[in-house]
Amino acid sequence: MLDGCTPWPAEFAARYRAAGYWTGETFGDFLTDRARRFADRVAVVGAGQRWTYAELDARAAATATGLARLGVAAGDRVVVQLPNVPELLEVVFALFRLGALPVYALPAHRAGEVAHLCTTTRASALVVADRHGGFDYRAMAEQLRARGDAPDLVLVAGEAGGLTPLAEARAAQADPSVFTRPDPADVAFFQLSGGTTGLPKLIPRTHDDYLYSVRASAEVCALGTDTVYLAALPAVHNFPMSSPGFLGVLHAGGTVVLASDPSPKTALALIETERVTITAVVPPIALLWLDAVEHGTQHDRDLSSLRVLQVGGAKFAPEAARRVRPVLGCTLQQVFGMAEGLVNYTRLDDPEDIATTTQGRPLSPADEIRIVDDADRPVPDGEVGHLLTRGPYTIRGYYRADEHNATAFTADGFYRTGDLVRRTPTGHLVVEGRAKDQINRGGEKVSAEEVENHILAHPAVHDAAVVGMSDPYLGERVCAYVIARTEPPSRGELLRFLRERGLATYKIPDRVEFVERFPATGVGKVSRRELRRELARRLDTTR
Ligand code: J2J
Repeated sequence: MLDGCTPWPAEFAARYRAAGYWTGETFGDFLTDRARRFADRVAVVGAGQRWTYAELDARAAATATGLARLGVAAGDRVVVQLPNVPELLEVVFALFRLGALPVYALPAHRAGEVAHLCTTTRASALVVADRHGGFDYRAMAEQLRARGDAPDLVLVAGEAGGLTPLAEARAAQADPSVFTRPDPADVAFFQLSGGTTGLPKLIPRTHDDYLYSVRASAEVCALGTDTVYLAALPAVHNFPMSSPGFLGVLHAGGTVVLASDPSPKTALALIETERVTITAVVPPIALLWLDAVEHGTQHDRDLSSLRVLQVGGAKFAPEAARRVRPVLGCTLQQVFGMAEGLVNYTRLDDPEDIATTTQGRPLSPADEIRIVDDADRPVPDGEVGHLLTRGPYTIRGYYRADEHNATAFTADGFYRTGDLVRRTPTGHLVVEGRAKDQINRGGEKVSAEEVENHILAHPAVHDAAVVGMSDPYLGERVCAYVIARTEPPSRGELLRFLRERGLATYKIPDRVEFVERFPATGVGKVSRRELRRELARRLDTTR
């Protein structure tokens, strides 16, 4: 396995293979095979384009050839930061053909995160869009390149400016001699963790483990060649990528429709016109859709093709969950997953009360679940505890993170999810809270420590504590408590400072409070976690 990654112990790997979970299939094999079987079916629709499986395959092959000529080789890491455009699929499958490893950045990531990804993985290329959502990725890429924080090779989907257009990298003729078939047990790509630490951690996923979760997810969601999936969330996120996401849909021979944004106007129009059968959203988007259909601008949309609405990424309140069937006329599927692995689903035939009040049960019979107290002792059945997990598609370690891995995983390889859950008698999990220093802003994960570090870099700041502030729409927003050295900077000045440091848009605090001191915690040594809890409590009572 790639240096810096933690392999599964041999006996586990053997067990997963013997059980048929790990099949030895690679991402490259998978598209080749589907292109043969479903050549003329539509694979992807988006940004005014409509490609069949044969076209997607041909484009991936031509781009792989072009990338090889530009110097991208097997084993190279390539940071891919693309919005929901068909070129995203073309590029990632081109990289898989070469045996190169995509490193996924969200469109909301900015120079700070992209630099971290490029330098940590020693990326040999960066692929960005021209503009999206009012942001110019070319300018960011040029700035990073000038600082030595991005590779020389920057490819742009769209208007390239002074950079290399992706279209130019596409060779006129594919040359299969440059393709490489990687070891299916090795790392296929990297996802970025939501994180709880100062710097975001990289999640290495193998062909074997990820394709198992994709296949099993496609099965749980009853996907087939008649499936039309709307990718409304940014497709590079683990949920719309693999649960079952666009990969599950392509695996099943269905059609992926890419939405440029998840607004009711854009997404519900696509559901109507493309006859979408399944889609996935985070709770705030589900609320927007429900309101738009029930009371608002989208009430006359024909959504009769929609069979399943998946909701996940953050807790979906039962009151909202109960509205899905009557308002949208489809089945709700709750999805509680994580880029590190474990994914739980309510099943499509679960009774309505289970689908609306639980976050599902594990995807695989081989997912091992432990629910434990602070001392790692199992809690009595039905009680709330920390969720630990191990299994055929849950990583055993973050990339190049020995120190962090020592606490993020147990000695016997269970991943500490940081989630507080209880298990119902039916085996379903209910997410009751969280023990990790992370803010879940409507499904977007913010590490308190990471944002604090950025605030602490401001010369006028003495100390900072970042906490979640409860919010009826997003679940939580980001609030920063700041102690200034002398004269506090203005709120606007501090936020500008954070934006200039290249922090992702969703990590920029929604509220800044300047305080004289932090509340005393009653213990001699100040625990930042205690402090955050105390501040969160105060915030709740003062709102
Ligand atoms: C409560 N909290 C949830 C849910 C995730 C499918 C779906 C989601 C993700 C994802 C994913 C939750 N209710 N239904 O990767 O494949 C919180 C938990 C979890 C963290 C993981 C997938 N669904 N969460 O959200 O890596 O705290 O993955 O540990 O972004 O989101 O975040 P992330």
